[in-house]
Amino acid sequence: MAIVIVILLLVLATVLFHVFSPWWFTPIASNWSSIDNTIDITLWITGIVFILVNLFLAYAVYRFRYQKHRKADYEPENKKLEAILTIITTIGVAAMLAPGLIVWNEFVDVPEDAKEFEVVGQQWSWNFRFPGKDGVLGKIDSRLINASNPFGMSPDDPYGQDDVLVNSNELHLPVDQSVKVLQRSKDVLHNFAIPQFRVKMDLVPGLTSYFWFTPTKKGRYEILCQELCGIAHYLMRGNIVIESKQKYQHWLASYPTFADTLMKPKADIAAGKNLFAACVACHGEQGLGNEAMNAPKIAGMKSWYTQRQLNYFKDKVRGASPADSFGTQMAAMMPTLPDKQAIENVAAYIESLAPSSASAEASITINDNSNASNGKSLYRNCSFCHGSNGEGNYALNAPKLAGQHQWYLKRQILNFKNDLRGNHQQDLYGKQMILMARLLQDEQAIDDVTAYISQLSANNSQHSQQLSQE
Ligand code: HEC
Ligand code: HEC
Ligand SMILES: [Cu+2]
Repeated sequence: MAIVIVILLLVLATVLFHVFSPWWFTPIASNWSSIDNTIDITLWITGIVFILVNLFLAYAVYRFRYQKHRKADYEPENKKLEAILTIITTIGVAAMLAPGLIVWNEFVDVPEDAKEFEVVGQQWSWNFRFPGKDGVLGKIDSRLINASNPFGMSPDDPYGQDDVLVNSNELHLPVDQSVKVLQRSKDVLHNFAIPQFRVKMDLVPGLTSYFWFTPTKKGRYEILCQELCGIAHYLMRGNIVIESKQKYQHWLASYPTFADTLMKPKADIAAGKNLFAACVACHGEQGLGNEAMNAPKIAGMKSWYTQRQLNYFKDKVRGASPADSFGTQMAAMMPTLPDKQAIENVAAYIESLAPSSASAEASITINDNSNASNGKSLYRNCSFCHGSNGEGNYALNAPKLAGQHQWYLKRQILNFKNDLRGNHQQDLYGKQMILMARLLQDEQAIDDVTAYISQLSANNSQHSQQLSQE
C-alpha cells in the first residue's frame, strides 16, 4: 500500500513541479515559435504517457497485491493486447518525430531575403564575418590563418576584399531582418546556440553548416557553445545585440574590411620606442618589470596580447574598479597612448625587447613556502591553453606566462577569482580565466602553480613565435 501512495505522490509532485517550476523557456525572441510547439507536443505526449503508465502501475500494485489464496496466471501471448500497444506506441512516436522533421526542414530552408553572415568558432571564442557590398563572402583557407590574418582570408579572391571582419565575441544584427548563418570551425566540433532564439547547430571542421532565423526582439542575449565533447566549451561565451538597422550599420562600420587590414600601415617600432619612454618608470628600461612599482614583466610579450590588454585598460574593461588598485594605476597611463596606432606601435616595440636576461631571472621571486612539484600537477589543466612550457598560444588567445614574476601571476589569479579582472561584459577572453582561477581552491594552490610557472624557461617561445606575426 505504501508504494502505491509513493507512486501517486511522485506523479502529483512531477506535475506540480512542471506547473510551478521557475525553469521554463525564456520569452522567445525569434521567428521559431514552431520549435517551441514541437517541444510542447513532445512534452504533452510524454507527460500523458508518464501519468497513465504510473497510474496503471499504482493500480496494478494495489489491485493485484499479494493475497494468500490468490495465484498468478501465466499468459505469455496476447495478440490483441500486443497489437493495441504496438499501434498506440507507433502513433505516439510518430506524433513526436513528425513535427520535428517538418520544422527542421523549415530551419534549413533559407528564405530569399535572408542576409548572409559567417560564424567562425575556435577553442574558445567566436568571430564573425560579413560579406561587403557585393554580398558575397570571399574564399578562405585554414592554412592562411595567422596573427595578422586570423580569418584565413585568401588575398587573391576579389570577393573577399570587402568582407567585414569582426574579430570579437560580440555580434550585432538588425531586428526583423532574416539572416542565414554560415558556420565554420577552425579546429574541433562546436555548437553555436542562442537559447532565446531557439537556434543551435554544430560547427563541423571541414564543412559549412547553415540555418536561418529572424530576430524579432531588440536586446542583448548570450551566445553559447553547447558542444559536450572535448574540454571547456562551456567557457565559449559571446554576446548578440539585436538593434535598429541604423545602429547595426554603425556597429558594422566600426570593423575593418579585409582590404583595410591589408593596407593598414605596419607597426612603427621606432615610434613605439619613443612612446615606451612613458612606461620605463614602472616597467623598467628593458620592460623586465619592477616589484617595487608592482609592474609586471612585459618584454617580449606578443603584440596581439599587449594590444588587447592596452585596449582593455583604455576602454575601462580592465583596471576600472577602485578595488583593483594596480590595474587602475596602469589604466591611468593610457592617455600617453592616444589611439590604436600608438598602441600598436608600442606593442611592437615591447615584442621586440628580449624577454629574458640575467637580470630578469634574478628578479623573479619565488615564494619559499610554495611547492613547485605540486604546482606542476596543478599546471596540467592550464597547459591546454597556455602551452606545456607556459609559452602561450595565439590560436587559443592565451598569453605567455613562462618567466613572469610570481607575485604578478598570483595577483592576476586572485583578480580573476575575485571578479576584479575578466568580469566586464566586453571581456570575453578573461571570462575563461575566472572559471580556471576558481579551480585553484586555496592560496597554497595558487602559490604552488605560480611558483612552477615562473620557473618555466622564458626562452622556450618557439611555438608561439611560429604562430605570431607574418
Ligand atoms: C605608474 C606605473 C606604470 C606605468 C608608467 C605603466 N604601467 Fe603598465 N602596468 C602597471 C601595473 C601596476 C600593471 C599591473 C596591473 C595589474 O596588476 O593588473 C601594469 C600592467 C601592464 C600591462 C599588462 C601586462 C599583462 O601581462 O597583462 C601592460 C601590457 C602594460 N602595463 C603596458 C604598459 C605600457 C605600454 C606603458 C607605457 C605606455 C605602461 N604600461 C606604463 C604600471 C605601470
Ligand atoms: C581555456 C583556456 C585557458 C586555461 C585552461 C587557462 N587559461 Fe589562463 N588565460 C587564458 C586566456 C585567454 C588569458 C588572457 C585573458 C585576457 O586576454 O585578458 C589568460 C590569462 C592568464 C593570466 C594573466 C596573464 C597576464 O599576463 O596578465 C594568468 C596568470 C593565467 N592565465 C594563469 C592560468 C593558470 C594558472 C591556469 C591553470 C589553473 C590557466 N591560466 C588556465 C586562457 C586559459
Ligand atoms: Cu565550442
